[in-house]
Amino acid sequence: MARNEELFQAVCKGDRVKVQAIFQNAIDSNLDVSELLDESMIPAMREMGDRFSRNEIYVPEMLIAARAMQAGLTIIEPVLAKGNHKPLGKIAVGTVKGDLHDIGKNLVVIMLKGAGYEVVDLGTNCAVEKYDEAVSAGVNIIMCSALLTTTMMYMKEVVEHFKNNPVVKIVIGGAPVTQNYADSIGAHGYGQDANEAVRIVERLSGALA
Ligand code: B12
Repeated sequence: MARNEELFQAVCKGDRVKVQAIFQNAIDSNLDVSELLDESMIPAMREMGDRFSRNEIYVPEMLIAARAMQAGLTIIEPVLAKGNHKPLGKIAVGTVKGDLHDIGKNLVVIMLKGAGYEVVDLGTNCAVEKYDEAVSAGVNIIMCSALLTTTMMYMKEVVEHFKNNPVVKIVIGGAPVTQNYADSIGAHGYGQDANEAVRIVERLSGALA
C-alpha cells in the first residue's frame, strides 16, 4: 500500500478527528490498518521529528501530532490486538527514567497483547524500582523503551540491576537504540519495531520455559 496522504497530513497537522475517521473508515471497509500505521502514521511522526530537528516546528506541534497518533491507536488497538489470548508469559513494558515518549512503547504493548501475552504497562519515566516491583509480581521479561540518546543510557542501569537474576530477561528498543548498544550493555534482546518485540519474546519465552 502506498502512503495515504490524507492520513499522513492529518497526523502532521494534529487533526485527531480526521485520523480517527480515516481509521474507522478503514476498519469498516476491512482494510489492513497495520499497513496504514506502518506506511502513513509512523512516517508522519518521523517527518515531525525531522521538522523539529530543522527548527521548523517546536514541542507543541510535536505534541499535537503525538495526540493525533494516540487517538488513532485507540481506534485500531482492538483490531491489532485481536488474536489468541492464551496467556503465554508475563511481560512488563516501560519507558525508562527521564523519558516521557510513550507512543512506541504503547505499540509494543498492543502487539504483545495481540500475540497472547499478559502485559503490564509500566508507563513512562520508569526507574529500576518500578521494574523491580513488576518482577516481584511475577514478570520475567522486561522491555525498556527510550527515545532520547540521553535516557537510553539508563538501560545499562536496568541491565546491571538484574544481571544476577537468571530468570529475568531484558529487551530494549526505541529509535536511538541499536543492536550494538544492546550487545554493549549485555541486554538479552533488541528489537527495531513492535513486530520484532513479539518475535524476541517468542524466542526468550522458549528459553525460559
Ligand atoms: C512525539 C514526540 C515527542 C512528544 C512525545 C509524546 C508522547 N506521548 O510520546 C513530546 C512533544 C512530548 C516530545 C518531547 C520531547 N522530545 Co520528542 N519526539 C517525538 C517524535 C516526533 C516522535 C516519537 C514517536 O512517537 N514516534 C513514533 C513511534 C511509533 O516510534 P518509536 O517511538 O520509535 O517506536 C517504534 C520503535 O522504536 C520500536 N520501539 C519503541 N520502544 C521499544 C521498546 C522495545 C523493547 C522494542 C523491542 C521496540 C521498541 O517500536 C515502535 C513501533 O514500531 C520524535 C521524532 C522521531 N523521529 O522519533 C521526537 C524526538 C524523539 N524528541 C526529541 C526531543 C529532543 C524531545 C524533547 C527533549 C524536546 C524538548 N526540548 O523538550 C522532549 C523530551 C521530553 C522527555 N523528557 O521525554 C528528539 C530526541 C533527540 C535525541 N537524539 O535524543 C527527537 C528524535 C526529535 C528530533 N529529531 O530532535 N517528543
